Amino acid sequence: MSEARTLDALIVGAGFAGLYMLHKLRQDGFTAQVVEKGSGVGGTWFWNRYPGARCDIPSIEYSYSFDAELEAEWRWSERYAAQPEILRYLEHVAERFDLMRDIALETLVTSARWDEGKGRWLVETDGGDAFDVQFLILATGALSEPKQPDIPGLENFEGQVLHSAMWDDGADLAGKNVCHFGTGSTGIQVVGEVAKAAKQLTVFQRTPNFAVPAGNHPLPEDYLEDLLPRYPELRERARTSPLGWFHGAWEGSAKADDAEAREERLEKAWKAGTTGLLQAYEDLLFDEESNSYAADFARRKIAELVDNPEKARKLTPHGYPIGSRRLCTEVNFYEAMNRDNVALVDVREEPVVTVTAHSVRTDKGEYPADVIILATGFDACVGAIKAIDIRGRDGRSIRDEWDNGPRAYLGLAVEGFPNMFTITGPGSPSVLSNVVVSIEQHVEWVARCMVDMRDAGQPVIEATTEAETAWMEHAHEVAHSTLFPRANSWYQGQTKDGRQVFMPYVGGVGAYRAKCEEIAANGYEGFVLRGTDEMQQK
Ligand code: NA7
Repeated sequence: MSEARTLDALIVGAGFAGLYMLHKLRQDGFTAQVVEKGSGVGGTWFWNRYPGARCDIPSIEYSYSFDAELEAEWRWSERYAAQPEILRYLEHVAERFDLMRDIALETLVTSARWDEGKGRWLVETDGGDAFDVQFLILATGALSEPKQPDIPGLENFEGQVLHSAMWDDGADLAGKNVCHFGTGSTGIQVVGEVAKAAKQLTVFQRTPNFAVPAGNHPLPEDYLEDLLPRYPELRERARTSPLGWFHGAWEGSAKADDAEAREERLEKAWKAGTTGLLQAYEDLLFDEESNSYAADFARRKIAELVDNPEKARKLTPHGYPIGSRRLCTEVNFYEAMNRDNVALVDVREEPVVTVTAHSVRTDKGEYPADVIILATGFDACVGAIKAIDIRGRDGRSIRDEWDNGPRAYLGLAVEGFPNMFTITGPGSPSVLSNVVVSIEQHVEWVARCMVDMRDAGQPVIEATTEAETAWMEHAHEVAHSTLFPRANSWYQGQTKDGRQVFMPYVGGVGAYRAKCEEIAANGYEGFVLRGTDEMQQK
């Protein structure tokens, strides 16, 4: 292990969060280093390079707002940018703000240990580097640690296995028999593209999801001329809105309209893409009856879009409110389902018995496979942080602590882990919002906190148990005033004893921001600010 480099902060991850965090800390006069596992910057947009990978929030909204010149100069080519374009944008940001000189690529943070006497973290990497830092900032992403799926016999397979988040750029699926698992936001994008290349594609679905058409289209050359004067106001609207979008829900309840008016409004919302359907009425995510109108509408759409009635039946979600699982966006998923070379297996009706060397065998048949694709999701919100051996005060391990239930104060700080910030941690609204809007807020709040600590001469901050517990209870209460917890989804974290913890904060980006501001203005209510032991001994 080399001698530890002394810095103010170590930032883990070079995605949207890590890049802006580095830039902001430099602006505020801190020394910082980013450590990134990938061979390039981009985070989610570096790793998720599967065919069809595309953002499902319009790019003019899913982009940084912190720099007016960047905003004025960057041109998006489509309403929903595809992965290569978003990656180019993030690479451009890294270059534009001269970030690369403080980013170590292909380096994995393996451990971090809090030294209570010094009030500092000792962070180590797989390359033998060590960092002695006052702050540890985990910008590791909420959906970045792939989950190993439970598919019997997968280890027998002799063909290529591709995970959506670890795609092999050289993979050639033309003329191949492909078996695909997973029909979440990712799987729905993959299937739409792979269906065109594969000889035969068999999709193994466990839970059908609702999907709305993206309504993607090229942006006209001069779109920015019209947008720029309104950008500041729209960005501000996003910051104070429930979901971090330019537009909030349309007023009124679905129950108040008659069937004809409701159909008309839902149809209009359906055509607006991802940011549409769930915004058609303001009570869709709160009221079961209202929700059922939108869900029935979406079910009728599936019946219209999918020609084969048996496939349509399997693809139709039941048993949970629409929107309580992430609403997916589709470009050509239902179209793919109409192709003769695409088969759909519902693994609840037809369980997988085993994967063999060259096939997937169910209790009803055998499906040939040259390639298996896994779009089977992530260990959401906590996985990437638990992957690091983090020891806080008194040697407490984050893995053990979160095995008893993911918890964090404001989603930003964890009791027992002083001077550690979790960008987009559990209890933050990030994954239920336009995540870039949440990230900017988190980054700015953390930087302001560090500046205030420096000004106050108090180098250590830690959330109190009471504040953290109260926040998680509040988050739980707010979640349970909505329909979100009615579904089994990756929003729910699991404790060792099987208890479910709803992880994202559902109270809205705007309300959350106001709360964070209030806490900072009140001298970081719910945190203890203090000197180090060494300072006290002097
Ligand atoms: P998701 O949304 O967690 O989807 C994973 C999918 O994989 C989901 O349909 C799972 O079914 C399915 N899955 C997992 N294991 C299996 C097995 N063994 N057999 C069949 N199907 C399986 O992850 P995504 O990557 O699609 O999206 C994550 C987020 O990234 C997304 O919401 C956006 O915010 C961006 P299940 O539903 O668990 O029954």
